[in-house]
Amino acid sequence: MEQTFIMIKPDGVQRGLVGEIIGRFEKKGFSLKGLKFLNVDQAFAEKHYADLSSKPFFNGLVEYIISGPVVAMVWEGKNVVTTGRKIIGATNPADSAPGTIRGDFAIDIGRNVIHGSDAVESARKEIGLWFPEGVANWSSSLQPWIYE
Ligand code: RTP
Repeated sequence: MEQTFIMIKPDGVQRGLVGEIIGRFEKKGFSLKGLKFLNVDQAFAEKHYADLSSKPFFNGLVEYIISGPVVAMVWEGKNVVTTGRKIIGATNPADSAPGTIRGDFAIDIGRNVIHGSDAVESARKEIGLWFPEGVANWSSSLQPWIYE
């Protein structure tokens, strides 16, 4: 089954959105496989966002991610990478549809509350970076009520 990496960024934590965000993924029917609450340092944040290192906003992005604790998660389910991005909404909250997390809870692109992997391959890399010890091994007994 497909997995994705989801991170509630420091602004999402500070604003008390952790329960709301986890609830949206749970209620959709996805399964939580990994969860940790932690601060990351500059080297780790730079590794996570290595693909963006040439962007003008890179330093500000790294400062933002290390400014407070984040919630790192692995969610599993059919098409969870693409559907997870739809639940999150467009990168710039000005373009995120109401009903998405960013559409409902964010205004500025540099304070957009949450990260989600953009492809199956980047999810695999990000899960390896954030959860080198692996994730929980379980499957929900509700699966027959979620999948045909
Ligand atoms: P994320 O990785 O956080 O899920 O975001 P994304 O794929 O939707 O967007 P990406 O282009 O990978 O950018 C990563 C994060 O960088 C910040 N950003 N700031 N100031 C700017 O123009 C700008 N552009 C991007 C956002 O926090 C974005 O989520």
